[in-house]
Amino acid sequence: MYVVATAGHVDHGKSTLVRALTGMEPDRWAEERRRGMTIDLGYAWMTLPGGENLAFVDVPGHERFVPNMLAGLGPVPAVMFIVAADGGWMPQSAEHLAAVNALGVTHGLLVITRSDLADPGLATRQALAEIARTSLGTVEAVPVSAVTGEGLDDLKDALVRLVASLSGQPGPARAEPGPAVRLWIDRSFTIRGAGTVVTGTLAAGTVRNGQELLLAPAGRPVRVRGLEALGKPAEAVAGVARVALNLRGIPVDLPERGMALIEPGRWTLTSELDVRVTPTADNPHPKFPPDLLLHIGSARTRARVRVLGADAVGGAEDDSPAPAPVYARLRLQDPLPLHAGDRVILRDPGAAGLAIYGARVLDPFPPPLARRGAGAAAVRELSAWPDIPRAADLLRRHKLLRASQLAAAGLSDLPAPVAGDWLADPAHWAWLRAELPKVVAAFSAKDPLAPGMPAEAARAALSLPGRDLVPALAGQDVVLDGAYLRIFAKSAAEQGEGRPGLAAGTAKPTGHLPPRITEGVQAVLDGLADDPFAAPDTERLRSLGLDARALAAAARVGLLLRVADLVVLAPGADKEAARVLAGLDQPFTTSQARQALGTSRRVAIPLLEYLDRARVTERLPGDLRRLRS
Ligand SMILES: Nc1nc2c(ncn2[C@@H]2O[C@H](COP(=O)(O)OP(=O)(O)OP(=O)(O)O)[C@@H](O)[C@H]2O)c(=O)[nH]1
Ligand SMILES: [Mg+2]
Repeated sequence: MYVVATAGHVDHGKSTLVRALTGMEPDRWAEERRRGMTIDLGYAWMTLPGGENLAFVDVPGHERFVPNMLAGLGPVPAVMFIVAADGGWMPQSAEHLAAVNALGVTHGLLVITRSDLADPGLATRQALAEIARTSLGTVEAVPVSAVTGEGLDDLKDALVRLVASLSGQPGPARAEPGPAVRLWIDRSFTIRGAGTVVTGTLAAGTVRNGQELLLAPAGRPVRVRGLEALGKPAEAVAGVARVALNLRGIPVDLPERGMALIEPGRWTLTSELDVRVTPTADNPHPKFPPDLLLHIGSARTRARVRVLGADAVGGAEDDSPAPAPVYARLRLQDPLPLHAGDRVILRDPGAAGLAIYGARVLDPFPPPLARRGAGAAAVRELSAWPDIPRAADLLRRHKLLRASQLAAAGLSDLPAPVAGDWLADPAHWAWLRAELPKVVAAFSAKDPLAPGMPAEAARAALSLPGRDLVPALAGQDVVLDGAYLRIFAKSAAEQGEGRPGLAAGTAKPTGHLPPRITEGVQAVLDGLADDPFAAPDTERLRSLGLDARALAAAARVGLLLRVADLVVLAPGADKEAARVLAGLDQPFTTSQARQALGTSRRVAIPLLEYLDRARVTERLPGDLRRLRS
């Protein structure tokens, strides 16, 4: 199926032509038929000579109904532009063409209607010249009369060529995992016995019977319990298509034009975004009022506009030959489901002349503009982005994002995660890796007896958005031990000073203990030199100025072996104990072990328990142990 929207000035014969082509009545309302004027969107379809189905969305031409026109044109990829031979180029011809251009529609054709009433030559030349300056470029022109039928066959042939050119169109470069469904609702009604039905132009993706979708912006889940395309039931319909969906789980008065049915997790529902506005040749230096209307698909909402870096742009700009893009932060009255790269229309209904601008959504979740000069910095950043931003662009700006956030912004070219589903800008990640050891070292210098820097403190110091990023950053220079980060020295030699208990070339945690601690520890070690299991008692430790915290710090850097809070031995005492215990008959009792080690129960019991934990000894029933082989 193909979908084409009409466009053109009021009374130029759009609906009459659609009626003549399809045999269907696009003006659905009695009021429309009474007044001979289209008010709301009309829908009709035909089968082309080649067998293809072509659906029309017929729009109103009257200037009062421009919002309806935009809702019809918004999601449609091609346009049948209509100008009456006896009317010529008119204000809404220009306004509709500006909308077509702002939407970036590239496929279309020109139909000169009412050709039985006037020579189509002049209107054709005028219209082709106007159209040539827009995204449509060069189009075919077909003169017709819906009254005499003259030219209708030529028009059908031209439509066949138009849809052929549409099918050759490369889709958006977002193959994986297939385009996401976003159906902009343009009608909602009830059918007796069926419940709520909504219709819309499906621009991309596939809607299936039974599929669960979310109604945006409410975020309410709904299930498709039946779908139709061109009046026929279908199991699945792929865009571009006109579809009608019967919905389960939703009151009839809830869906409205401008809401959308979206695939969960694949759209960013946002009310703040950064856009690039491309001025037109007619209006190269637009002055934006603080409030504009934003249109996308069938939706329309108020947008507060903050032109970014406005203060940085001088008046010299006015002489520049090519219209320069304008970057703006928009705050929407109602949130919309958006992707980076989406096209939107910005419109100033109060402007004296034509004020319709095409814009691209660059960042659907922009960072706050807190600092002075943040706007100018944002312009510098965004001006390097392509119209369809890549994951790398968003990452450069945001530094760290979850894969799910980027997927919801419509991006699929994601780099490998750095941790969990976190993705990082490579330069920022390298900076973090270099920064973490500095942060941890600074923390340890301030509090040498601390068991290390709490991971949460490091997360905060580096402004990391997730705690699970800390372990991913730790590595060669910094080790994460439980909830603490510690500097990990490469070797004692690289430390530049010899330390007891550190063998050169082996990696050991280290730190810089205050001299009073190292002195106390040295006294303990001196005492243990003659009698390796005669651990100093609490009294002695206190006199040396060593409390549990100091002993823990000394043990962490390998100066002591700590078998209980206040029971310390020299490093290597565990191996010496194992050697002594190996000389006993196996298994042995605690008392036998204590005697062999020549120490007290105060030391022997925690030492044996330490050896149990280290799996040097094995605990047996009845206060017995044996050495593990
Ligand atoms: N003679 C002649 N009259 C035509 C032709 N096409 C349309 N008309 C007449 O022009 C008038 C307007 O036609 P519509 O089809 O309602 O025009 P429209 O563009 O749909 O108007 P809006 O939807 O209100 O913008 C009607 O009276 C039609 O009968 C034509 O080819 N020849
Ligand atoms: Mg009409």
